[in-house]
Amino acid sequence: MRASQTIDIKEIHISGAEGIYDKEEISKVLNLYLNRALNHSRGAADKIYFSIENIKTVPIKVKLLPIKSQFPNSTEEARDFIFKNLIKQNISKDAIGQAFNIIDSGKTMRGAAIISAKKGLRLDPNTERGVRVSRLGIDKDSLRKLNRRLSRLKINTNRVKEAIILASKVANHDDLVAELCVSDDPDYTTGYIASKELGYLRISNIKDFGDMRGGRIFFIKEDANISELIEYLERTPVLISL
Ligand code: WAQ
Ligand code: MG
Repeated sequence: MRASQTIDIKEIHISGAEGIYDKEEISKVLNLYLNRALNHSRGAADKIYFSIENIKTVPIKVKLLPIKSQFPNSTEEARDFIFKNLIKQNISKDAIGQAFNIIDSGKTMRGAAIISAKKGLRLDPNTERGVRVSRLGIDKDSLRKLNRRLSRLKINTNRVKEAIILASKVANHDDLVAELCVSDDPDYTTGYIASKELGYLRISNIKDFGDMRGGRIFFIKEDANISELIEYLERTPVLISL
């Protein structure tokens, strides 16, 4: 699903969602996504697209990242923490600076920006759209376990589940160094950094309440094959398991 609002002639991204489900679940999920699009803190959608496709290949199985949390008290502290931890993952200061420039620009995309981890070069082909990770889900048994795990942490929401599933698919690719995510919803101020080494590391106060800016950045190896990577992110079916 993707929902947008048109102001003058510019289409502004409101909300998006995707998943892998059994045929029997389609109408339930459509309803869920429709309600999300119609009642969104980013504003009223005036265009909503749905697309449904039968997945014919067997999804790859990928392990869920371990969940961790950090609670900085201010956005400055949060950014400090992010810089320190991403530098430890061999991402350059320039590349991290570039990532925050994209997020701070306020040009909200519906997908993620791809940046080379050393030189900080923007590598995704359509910089207005970014790369949208799709064809991802979780098997039923793992979902039950994840629900229990998140309930114990008092964070069992669709938003958290979808973010952990996405981060786990993304981190699984060998060309991915790390991900940085800041929600573009003005009422959600927890974000995360993620990688195989960092796990899914949630960070509070990643932005100020009321701020409409946000985005996702994928830091990748300099020698990555971009089209192969985008094919994996956008098209390869992945089911997460615990
Ligand atoms: N593929 C690539 N980029 C995406 C996707 C996707 N499927 N979905 C969203 N994005 C990008 C897009 O640029 C959005 O503007 C941005 O990410 C933020 O999306 O407490 O709510 O759905 O553990 O607003 C993370 C923390 C919340 C959850 C993330 O992101 C927690 C969130 P949002
Ligand atoms: Mg959003």
